Amino acid sequence: MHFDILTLFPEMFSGPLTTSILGKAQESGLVSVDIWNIRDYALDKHRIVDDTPYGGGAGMVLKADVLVRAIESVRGDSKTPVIYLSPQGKVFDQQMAAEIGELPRVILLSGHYEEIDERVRSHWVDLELSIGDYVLTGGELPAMVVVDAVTRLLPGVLGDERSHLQDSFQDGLLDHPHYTRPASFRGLEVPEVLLSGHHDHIRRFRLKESLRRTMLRRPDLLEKKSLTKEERQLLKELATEYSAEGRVNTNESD
Ligand code: 9WO
Repeated sequence: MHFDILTLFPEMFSGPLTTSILGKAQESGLVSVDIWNIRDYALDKHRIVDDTPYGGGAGMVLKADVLVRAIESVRGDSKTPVIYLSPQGKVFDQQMAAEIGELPRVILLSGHYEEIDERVRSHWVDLELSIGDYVLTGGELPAMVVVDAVTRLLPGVLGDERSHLQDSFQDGLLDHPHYTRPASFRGLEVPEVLLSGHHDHIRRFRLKESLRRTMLRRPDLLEKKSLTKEERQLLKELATEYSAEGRVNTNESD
């Protein structure tokens, strides 16, 4: 998989993409990233990339000719899709990460501070993505978020091939709680079942705790998910726990 990133601040990308899992994924050739400076596609002597908005108002607008020169030069004659990172985009989620991971190559366009000329958005951008409902100073951090979320799903990137299959969201549920030694810490005990070595009891406990967290914190995810018979049974048990007569022995506060 290859990412091309168009940005006015290439130096922002040096840390995250070369560290840890993403650095290793690049070293082993599972993913490659090229960073392109949008300013290199400004041809005037002051290398101007932006201008004031028609109609007036605050801020500046990235110029269409500079952006299109950058996009077309990087894309060549390939049909590589262009993804623009903006708060107006469709909200990025785990399923979109998996879908982008099926593509051989994408171009990520990051604006900084300024908006882009609308004609670039309508005629050269294939997909507009938001990583959440907040405004940042630019699309650079969101572009890195997309690269990270997509890359870790690529085969061979995570050491343990199974580990992303057990992620939060991979099966539409939040993750279960985790514990490590010691079994007793300041009087706080690790749940007995996790020490039992009984793999099916452990699996069922974790599934129930995933359902509990999802029910309490993200009921919207439960509504979207199709439930197995076992999941429906566990949710029934949880419903009893949280009903008036069962309101004892729960970890979660609400
Ligand atoms: C800048 C500005 C200046 C004066 C008046 C109004 C203004 N609005 C903006 C603005 O929203 N700038 C954005 C900065 C333009 C697109 C790139 N930027 C950006 C992307 N901020 N936050 C994101 C982003 C992208 C994906 N997911 C979440 C946030």
